Amino acid sequence: MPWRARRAASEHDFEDPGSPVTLWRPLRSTIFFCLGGNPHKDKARLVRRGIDRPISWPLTSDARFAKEEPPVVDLDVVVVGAGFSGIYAVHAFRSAGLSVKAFEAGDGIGGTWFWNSYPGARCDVESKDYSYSFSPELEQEWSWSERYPAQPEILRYLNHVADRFGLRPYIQLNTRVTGASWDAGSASWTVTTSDGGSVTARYFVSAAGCLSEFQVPDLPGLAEFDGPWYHTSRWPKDGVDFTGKRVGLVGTGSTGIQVAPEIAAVAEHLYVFQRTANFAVPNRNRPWAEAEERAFKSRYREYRAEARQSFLGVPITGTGRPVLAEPAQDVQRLFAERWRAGGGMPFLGAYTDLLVSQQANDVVAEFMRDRIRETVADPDVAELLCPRGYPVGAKRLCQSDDYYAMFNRPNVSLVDIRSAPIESVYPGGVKTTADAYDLDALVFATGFDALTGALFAMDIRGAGGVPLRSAWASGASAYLGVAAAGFPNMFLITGPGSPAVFSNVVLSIEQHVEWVRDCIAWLRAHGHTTIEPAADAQSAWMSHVSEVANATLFPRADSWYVGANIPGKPRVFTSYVGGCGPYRAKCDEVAKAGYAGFALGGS
Ligand code: N01
Repeated sequence: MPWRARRAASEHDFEDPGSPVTLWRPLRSTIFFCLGGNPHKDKARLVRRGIDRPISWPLTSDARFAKEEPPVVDLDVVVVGAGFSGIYAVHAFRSAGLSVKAFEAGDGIGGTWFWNSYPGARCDVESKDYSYSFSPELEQEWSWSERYPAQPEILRYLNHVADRFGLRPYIQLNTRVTGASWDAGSASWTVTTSDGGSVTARYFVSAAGCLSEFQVPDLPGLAEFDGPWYHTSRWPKDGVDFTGKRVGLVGTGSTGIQVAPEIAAVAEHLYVFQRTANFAVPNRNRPWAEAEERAFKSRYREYRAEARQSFLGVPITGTGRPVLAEPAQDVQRLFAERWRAGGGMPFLGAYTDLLVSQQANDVVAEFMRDRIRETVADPDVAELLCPRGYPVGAKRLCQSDDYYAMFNRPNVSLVDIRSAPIESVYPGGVKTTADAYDLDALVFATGFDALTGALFAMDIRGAGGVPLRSAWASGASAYLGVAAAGFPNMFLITGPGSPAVFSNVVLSIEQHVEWVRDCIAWLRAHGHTTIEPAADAQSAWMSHVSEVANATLFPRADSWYVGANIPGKPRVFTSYVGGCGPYRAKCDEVAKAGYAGFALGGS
């Protein structure tokens, strides 16, 4: 096995009148970017488990429990993870009067932004967008220092949010959720944790993240390497000093492209081992001026309202026209303008057809390759850095102000491991089929077992003890990306089948958490104790997800979007690329119809 896990639309209508869900028409033209008692009796047990308030769930409303003493559940909700999703889930559920506890594996909150502390880590969504919108006060009082926020600032922000809303008592750090199993008798989940504990809850909510299970290639000899090696997603908190060192970097995705210039600035020599060249647009990062911030904040509410209805969770303005119908000089002028302004979303959102037509995509790809050629001095290196063989945007579009120019430094070498793959690691370096490179340290920016990795890392067992891993053996499947058939009372924040990874994920997280919170409140108000997607509703949704995706170029690259980076993983594109606004409308419609497509129990 070449890998090991460390730690571990078509243009046609999609309408199925026989289905409990009626989905709407995903037109190619609309894809402009495609982008739980008895609290007194069990008080001692609750206190022992650190849960300080009795649960309030009206279990007695369930006829199955009417004859006997009602079963006790410790909590209303267990949340897995304390990143952007988990932090907001704790706040939202608590504010709705639910008892909640989150377990977080790290020794700090922040999720992705706790773990990925490698030098150069920065968000590629602007700070004004990549922040919570639920609190106008928070929005006004927090000041971002830069257009694109760096990892330390995002982590400070998340810690501020946890303190401001008093969330820390409800988050247990240093505790990994190891398993969760559904018990139909008590209509509850038993959740086990790495500290040997267990807790029961009416609802199990995974906020474990889409990109948390990191992957290191299983290179022969790596264990015998004399120097240190690192994965960018588990960067030492005290930092790493590469001064005067010969460093090898494997991986040239969003992460590799960010970390490389930082290492090159101090290392004696940096060898970038590139298997696939990637497209990167400039950030044009800059400080956020006070006057600009003040002006923007005066219309923050209107801006957020627009963002929620937008395709990507970020309002962007395109021409509304296909590139192929435009005069070539106008196209070059607009691309040049957007290249100068920086940012990936406005760039690929410039025309309606860039992500649905290969011919149109070729236009933008060639524009980008020309920018590489004019930046990189050595034409051979420039050609090697020019991505080919997949559409721009089908792998996550990277952003960097200095990656390509870095290759003009005398202490940086690009090593093509597509034509001459890495064969092995020896104590003093890395050997490819063509050459050997003596190294003092190795850095892996080799990505994640995305979307399902963090879920499969827990032993989740639903109705009848069926493992999630088995239920999803041929690919992840979730109704609206938020719940899975066979797994009652389990909710996924930014799960497969949702737009999460194709959106400003913070707004997607808020939408999911609020939908789940409102669903639980509705279930309580209507005396239901269980909810689970109907299998046909789920499969109709996932067919819709595929149909929309297949009308775009997104599935056409070997990327983590389709699971191609994990050997043996079913190749399925499970993200919803029909847009955040339409997705939100669909979720609201399902809720308004009394949770159409879900089977409800306990009334
Ligand atoms: O991971 P990736 P990432 N031998 O999977 C290479 C988000 N993010 O951590 O393309 C040699 O994209 C692999 O090569 P190939 C963002 O959503 C956001 O960079 O498979 N090479 C590729 O070059 C992003 O998409 C931000 O041929 C191997 C690289 O490793 C997601 O996280 C910043 C290899 C992996 O690229 C993941 O990005 C960072 C092997 N055996 C991340 N195995 C921002 O907000 C893999 N590779 C800016």
